[in-house]
Amino acid sequence: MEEKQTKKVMLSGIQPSGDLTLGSYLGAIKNWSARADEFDCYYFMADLHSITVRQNPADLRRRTLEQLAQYIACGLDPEKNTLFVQSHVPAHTQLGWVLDCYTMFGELSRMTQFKDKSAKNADNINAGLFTYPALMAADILLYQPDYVPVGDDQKQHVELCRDVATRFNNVYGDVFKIPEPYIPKVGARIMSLSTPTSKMSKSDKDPNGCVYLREQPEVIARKFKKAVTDSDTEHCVRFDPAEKPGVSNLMSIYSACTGKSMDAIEAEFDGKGYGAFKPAVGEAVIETLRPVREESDRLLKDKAYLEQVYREGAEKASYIANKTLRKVYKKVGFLAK
Ligand code: ATP
Ligand code: LTN
Repeated sequence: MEEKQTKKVMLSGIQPSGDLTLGSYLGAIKNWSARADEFDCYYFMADLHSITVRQNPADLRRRTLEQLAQYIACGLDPEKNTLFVQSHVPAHTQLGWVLDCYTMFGELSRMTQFKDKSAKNADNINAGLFTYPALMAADILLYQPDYVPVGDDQKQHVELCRDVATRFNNVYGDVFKIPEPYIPKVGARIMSLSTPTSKMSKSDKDPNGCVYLREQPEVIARKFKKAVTDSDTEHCVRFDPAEKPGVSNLMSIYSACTGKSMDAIEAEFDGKGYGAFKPAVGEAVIETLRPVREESDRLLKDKAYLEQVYREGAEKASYIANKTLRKVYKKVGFLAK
C-alpha cells in the first residue's frame, strides 16, 4: 500500500516593530523562501510580541501590512506558504498562558534579549517582555515544526522552547515535536554598518547602521560608502571578525548576496583596498533588494489581495494550531466544552 508522504514543517515569525532590515532578510527570510517546495511552511507577523515595547498603533497596523507585502516580495508565495498575523490566531495566546506555567523564572532571567531590551527600555520593563519566550515557544509548538529558521540572536529562545517542550512531554507524553533552530552559515548575524560590534537591528536609533529592505538604491549606496571599516593600517580585504569586524561584516554581506566564498572575495579585492570594496558591496545589496522593493511597492497598492492572503492564512493556521491546543487542554486537565 502506498504510504502518505507528509512534508516536514518550517515556521518562523518577525515582529512588525520597525521596517525590515537587510539583517532579517539575510539571517532569516532568505532561508524561508528557499525551502517552500520541500516544507510545509508557516510564517507570521509577530504583532503580539511587538507590544512588549511601546508602539504607535497606526504605525503598527501599517507595518504589519507592509511586512506581509515584503514577505511575499521576498519570494514567499501565499499559495505555497501559510502567511498570517499572530493576533488573528487566538491559540497563540491561549497556549502562551499554559506554557507560562511550564517556564521557569530562572530560565527567563537568563535570556540575552530580555537583558538587552530591558536596558534599552528601562522605563518599561513589563511582564510581557519577560515572559515573551514562553509566547514564542507557543508560536512554535502549536504547528509541530521540524525547523525554525532564525538568525543567530534567536537561537537561545528556540533552545528554551525545546526545554519547555521536553519538560511538558516528560509529564504528559509526546504532545510536542521538539524543533531544531535552522541558522544560515553566512549572514546569521549581520552587524551595524556604523557600529560593527553591535547587531544590525530595525529598532536601532542610528539610521546609518541599518539598511532597510525598501530603501532607495541611492540611499543604500551612500550607507555602504560611509560604512565603518577598521582602523588598521593594512587596508586589505581579509576575513577576520575579531581584528577586523567592519570589513568582515561587509564580506559576510557580500558573500550572502553573491554566493561567493570568503577566499574568492579576498582574491577579487586583493590590492584594491576599501575604496573599491565598499561600493561593490553596496551594488550587490542594491541588486539583491531591488526586486523586493519593486514587488512590495506593487503589492501594497492592492490592499484587497493582501487582506485575502492574511485572512486565508489565519484560517489555515488556526485549523492546525487548534488541534494542538485541544490536545494540550485535555492533557493538563481542562474540562471539555
Ligand atoms: P528589533 O530591533 O525589533 O529587536 P531586529 O531587527 O533585531 O528587531 P527581529 O525582528 O528580532 O530583528 O528578527 C527577525 C529575524 O531576523 C530573526 O530570525 C532574527 O534572528 C533575524 N535577524 C535580525 N537581525 C539580524 C541580523 N542583524 N543578522 C542576522 N539575522 C538577523
Ligand atoms: N522572537 C523573534 C520573533 C518571533 C519568532 C517566533 C521567531 C516570535 N515568535 C517564533 C521564530 C519563531 C524575534 O524577536 N525576532
